[in-house]
Amino acid sequence: MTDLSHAVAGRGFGAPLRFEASVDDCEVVGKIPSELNGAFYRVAPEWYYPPKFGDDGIVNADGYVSMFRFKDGKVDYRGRWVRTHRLKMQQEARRQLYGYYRNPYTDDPSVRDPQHPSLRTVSNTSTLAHAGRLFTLKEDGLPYQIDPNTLETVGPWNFDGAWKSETFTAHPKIDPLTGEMVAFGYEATGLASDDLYLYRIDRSGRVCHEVRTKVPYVSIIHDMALTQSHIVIPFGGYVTSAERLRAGKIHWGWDDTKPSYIGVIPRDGEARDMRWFKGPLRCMMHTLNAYSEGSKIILYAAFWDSNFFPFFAPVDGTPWNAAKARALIRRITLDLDSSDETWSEEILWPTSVVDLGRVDPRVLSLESRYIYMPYPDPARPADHERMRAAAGATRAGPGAGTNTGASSAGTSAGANAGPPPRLVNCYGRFDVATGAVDAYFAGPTHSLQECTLIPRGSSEGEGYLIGVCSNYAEQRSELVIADAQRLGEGDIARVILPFRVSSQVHGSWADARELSLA
Ligand code: V55
Ligand code: FE
Repeated sequence: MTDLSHAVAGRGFGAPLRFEASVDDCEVVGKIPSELNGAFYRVAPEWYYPPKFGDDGIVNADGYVSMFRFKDGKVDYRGRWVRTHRLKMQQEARRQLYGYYRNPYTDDPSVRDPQHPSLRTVSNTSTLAHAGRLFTLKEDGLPYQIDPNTLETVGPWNFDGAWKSETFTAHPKIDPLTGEMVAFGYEATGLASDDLYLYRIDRSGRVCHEVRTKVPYVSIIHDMALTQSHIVIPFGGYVTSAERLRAGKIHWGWDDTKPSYIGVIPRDGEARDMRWFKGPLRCMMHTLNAYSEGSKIILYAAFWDSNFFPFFAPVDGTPWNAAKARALIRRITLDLDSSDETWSEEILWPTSVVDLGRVDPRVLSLESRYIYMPYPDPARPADHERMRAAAGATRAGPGAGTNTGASSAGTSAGANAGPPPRLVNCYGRFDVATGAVDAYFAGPTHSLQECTLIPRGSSEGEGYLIGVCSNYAEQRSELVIADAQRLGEGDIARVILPFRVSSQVHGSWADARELSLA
């Protein structure tokens, strides 16, 4: 039988990593700022057992949480599996039991349970610190609480029973002024359900407001945005149905004929206040920030022109179009006073970016100036020879070099193969006030994952920009730390891990006080 696992599990740099790890006092090049006392948490998909289906998506792999703990100028690394219900069932059976991404009908009969799809969550998408607790998140289930010191899994968390949706977004937003968290769950009452539940959770972690509403059609609602007065819910393009799932297909297909929607509701609103703006087809995955200005909402987001995920195939049978998997930083304006049902959109830079970016968390929901984004700059030097030599030494088989430009983003299938043809070699600070871009370059054999800003001082943009990169020549992973106001000067320190770590989806920084770190 043909081994198809490479198609999703990867070879070379993306080959599965079956171990947990603790490395104290990591090797460091440069100098770690001694003022940093806290932890950078990140989570990645990682197959504990190879996938059941070779054409499944990497987004269906088990959650693996890791941290870089900063203290007194030293860094300790730790990596652990998220011990979900699903991982425990597999470990007991000592084999893969679960089928396609978010399709329980494809599971082994011993665990098949379409009435309780949230039991299948792998919790592999993002990390969240709120009200003194740390969680890993995935949009198809509840948060899993994680011990912030040991990374041991505590278990699923439903906010003392007050969270009624079966699902919880991987991208809740925290108001920097009040500490309030706003979050939602879609497919809230079961597989392919059109229920959308929205919640406000106060700074102590208690649910204080609930709205139960419906979506125009059932689609991935991956992220949201928050202003001081409104909640913003963008989605579009992906489709599913009970029939599709019963037919044994992967949860999502892509439908070019569907419109995009951006839902807007006041933070203290009720279901009847939800207004859905309708616009041209986009693949609206991640937002950067939003704010209210009079009756207008300004939304910054690097949306994709079309379907980003190769494994969520078009429903019309056409092949996935790599050229359209292109993300550009956009400014979207929604006018609440107008009777218009659509929005206006402006592309701010022609630069093709990877949508795993950030703003300073202190300006979330407020007017903001700087956007931090990873992007590939083909004009920078790249040492293909050294990368090829290193890959050839470890690579076994057909996964090599078959990935596409978009795939280096870290969440797509190809991100798990050998060195990408186009390295995500830069972090940019994009200034929406002047248009200027200040760029950090990671090196000629390096590809960067998501960037995170560690705020310092008192003004927007003061602090450190950090992120993990893959060093394809040395076949290891490195954490880079740069002065966020001097990206062009390169990093001030690099943490060198003695092995590869899987490509993160999302991560976040927490100060030691926030999580009572030991
Ligand atoms: C995304 C990632 C997911 C997922 C759905 O980046 C959407 C988008 C890592 O898992 O399940
Ligand atoms: Fe995401």
